[in-house]
Amino acid sequence: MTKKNWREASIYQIYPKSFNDANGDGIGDIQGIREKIPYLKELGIDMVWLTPMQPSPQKDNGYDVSDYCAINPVYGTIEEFKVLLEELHAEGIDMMLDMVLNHTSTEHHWFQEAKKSKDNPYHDYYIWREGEPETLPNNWQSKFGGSSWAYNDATSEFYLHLFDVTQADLDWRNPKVREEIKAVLKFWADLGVDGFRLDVINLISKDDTFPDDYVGDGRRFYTDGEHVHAYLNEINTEVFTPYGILTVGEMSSTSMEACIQYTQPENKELDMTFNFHHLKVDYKDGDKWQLKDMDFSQLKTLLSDWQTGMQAGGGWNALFWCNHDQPRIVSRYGNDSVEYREKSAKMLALAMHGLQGTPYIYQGEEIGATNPKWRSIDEFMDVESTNMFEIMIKEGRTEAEAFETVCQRSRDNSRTPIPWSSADNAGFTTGKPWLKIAENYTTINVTEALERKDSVFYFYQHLIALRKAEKTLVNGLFKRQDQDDAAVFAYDRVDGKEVLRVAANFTDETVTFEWSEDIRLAETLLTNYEGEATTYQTKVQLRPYESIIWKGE
Ligand code: TEU
Ligand code: CA
Repeated sequence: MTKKNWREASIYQIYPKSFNDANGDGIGDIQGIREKIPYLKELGIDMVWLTPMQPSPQKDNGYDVSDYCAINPVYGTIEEFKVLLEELHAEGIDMMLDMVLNHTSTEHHWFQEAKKSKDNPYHDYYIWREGEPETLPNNWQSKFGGSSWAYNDATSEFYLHLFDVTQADLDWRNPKVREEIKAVLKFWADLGVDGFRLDVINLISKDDTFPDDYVGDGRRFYTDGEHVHAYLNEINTEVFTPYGILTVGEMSSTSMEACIQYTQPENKELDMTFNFHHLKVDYKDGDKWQLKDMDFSQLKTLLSDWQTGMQAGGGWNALFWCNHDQPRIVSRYGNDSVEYREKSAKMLALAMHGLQGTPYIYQGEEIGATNPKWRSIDEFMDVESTNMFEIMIKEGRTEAEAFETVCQRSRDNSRTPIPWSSADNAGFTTGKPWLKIAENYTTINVTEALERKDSVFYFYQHLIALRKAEKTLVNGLFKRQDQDDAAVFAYDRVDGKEVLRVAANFTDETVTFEWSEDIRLAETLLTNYEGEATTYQTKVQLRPYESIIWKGE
């Protein structure tokens, strides 16, 4: 895929640790990915996004990098990496690498030097505040719980860590840091990598007065900060543009205004952004660790606003339900019962892929993978989940309440190994898998999906092909049509005289949906049910989780 047609591309996210293990150590690896290139080709995706495989103590599964320009031996060698890249390119599939540039592992050479003394050449690569051990520099909270400051005895200072204590934030104000970052990006671009996913890249510019936050956890003083656009423009000018690299920024707690600025092509910053607002409508009071039912009306409003807002602003969305940090969407916004799992998985797929933007498919989403059934807190490996379990108990929740919350919210829900077949360990490994395998692998697995033409897999295959066949899916303006209907999300995509209409029933009831204007449903392009839906003039009857895209007039 050359960058010129990236707006009609579909991108597949691989979490290597859980994708496919070729050497039997229970951990996915590069060789394991190579074995599955034919599978990726069959799905029809244009690019794979690989989450970090650089050397790391793995406290945060690779998002704690200790060497930016190498491959963690647990995944393989740089030579194997080069072969993987070559073999993907030979199949017309590009590669996007995850770059974690807001912070390094505290085991990174830079930090190991920096913490030794204030006049160490690497000291100012990180963010330090002088003080006594018992007096925190401010009240900012880590996103993984607790204070975002940790004390370093050797220099009598605190260092900042917005995430785990082993993930020290880099100081992007330091031009040496920016030069190091550009060298890292060029190292991978010189190997022929085609894209970068930039981890929490909107957090790199902090308010350097580091004020206390009296209304929140401090994020308003470092999110979409003052210099972030200048920093992004600098690395775009020196790396992304000269190398023709496709970029997507992961924007934690961002705003639409910021994402428009990040992705307006004339700003030369990024090509597209992930935002998470639509994945917080089941957070009570905005708190991930307070459960509530999904607010359907809010979900549709957010999806719609981000369509019309980004279109009006000339920005570009990355479209997604799932990634390695989110629970499985079919268990969260769909229905993972035997009766409705596949119908609702396809409905969610069409509801998202019908929108304007570049769709991302997270490994397992294409077979309708569900959250596993968790038996004990000891099964969880995710640092965020285990930290938050302890914090919830300390805050007074019972073990049962804290466990249930972790079961529903944990990032491990999407990190269970891919079930390739119903064989032992789901065909993922011949060893002991690093994380439990979802117990439903005997019925939900790739082999089974490939053998059945009405599986979720082939529905995604059709969606990916449709985006290439129907230019209106790429260019069409979004127009909401559901008048906040209690069950249905409906919208048009309009490009001149070309109209596509989407309707998706998010419930297990049969409902009738009526457009409020005189419309024609011409040709059914894709549906998740056998046979045509019942339509009458401007009405359609939608069966449980039925979703359809039509050519319209
Ligand atoms: O995630 C960022 C992150 O954890 C939050 O800002 C995110 O928006 C939130 O969890 C959504 O509910 C990235 C990586 O994807 C994640 O795996 C890493 O743990 C994290 O950064 C730190 O690098
Ligand atoms: Ca392995």
